[in-house]
Amino acid sequence: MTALFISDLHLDDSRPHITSLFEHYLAGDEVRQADALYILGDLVEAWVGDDDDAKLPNRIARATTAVRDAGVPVYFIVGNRDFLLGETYAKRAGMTLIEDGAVHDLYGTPTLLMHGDVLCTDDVAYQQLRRQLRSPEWKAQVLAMPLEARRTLAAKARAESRSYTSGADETLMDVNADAVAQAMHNAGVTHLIHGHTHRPAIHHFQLDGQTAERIVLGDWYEQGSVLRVGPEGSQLRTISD
Ligand code: LP5
Repeated sequence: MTALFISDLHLDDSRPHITSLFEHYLAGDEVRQADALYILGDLVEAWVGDDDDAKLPNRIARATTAVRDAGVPVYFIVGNRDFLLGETYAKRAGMTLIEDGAVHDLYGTPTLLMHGDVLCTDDVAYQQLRRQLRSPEWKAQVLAMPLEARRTLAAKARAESRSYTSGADETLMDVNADAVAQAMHNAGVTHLIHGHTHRPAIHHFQLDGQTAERIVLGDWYEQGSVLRVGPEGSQLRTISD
């Protein structure tokens, strides 16, 4: 009995070995024998819309659909790179979209599931940008643009973000402890799993007089990062081909 968690794969044509590692992992016994596979955002480097006719979205959909067809549900929370991924693609890829902040029961433990960007409240510039990009009006306006224009815009946004993050204070880009405590308190949980910060770790701390746990998933830039959760506990590890 195992639920598997991955995030921050940032799949992109510039890192073909990571796409192959993803496909290989999803085709393997660990995934095919799991109770569920959760993808907590940033599956791709930049998602420009469900109508993207590039090869990568098709490869991903083939891999995830095969998991679903093997009887393993695939749950997906959008991240800051793929917040434009919608129901059309999710259906095609055999994935079930769930809310950022959903609580799922994992072997008797209610667990809060997030991408994690919303917890980085010290990063005021990012939170302002996030509010703008997640508004239904902005999304509708952008999705009405021609595909090629969206690709150009995404590339510009990536370049600007790279420039911003390379100069930003490291602590600014981590989660804020009060925001974590508030989110967990509001959800009524003592367990949280998220990605986004690329700082894989299992943190234990006190919350409302109880021991709480926050698990941070790792990114897939150089190798894979996988969290296994079962009735006996959690194991966070890296994988490679
Ligand atoms: O992503 P990462 O790790 O580099 O940094 C994030 C925050 N940045 C972002 C911006 C995204 O990277 C932009 C790419 C989105 C691609 C998909 C959208 C496609 C839509 C376009 C199709 C039409 O999320 C960064 C945080 C960091 O995490 C850590 O938490 O610090 O925040 C910033 O970079 C804040 C800056 O103020 C952002 C300034 C540049 C963004 C300009 C966006 C203009 C809008 C264009 C459309 C996306």
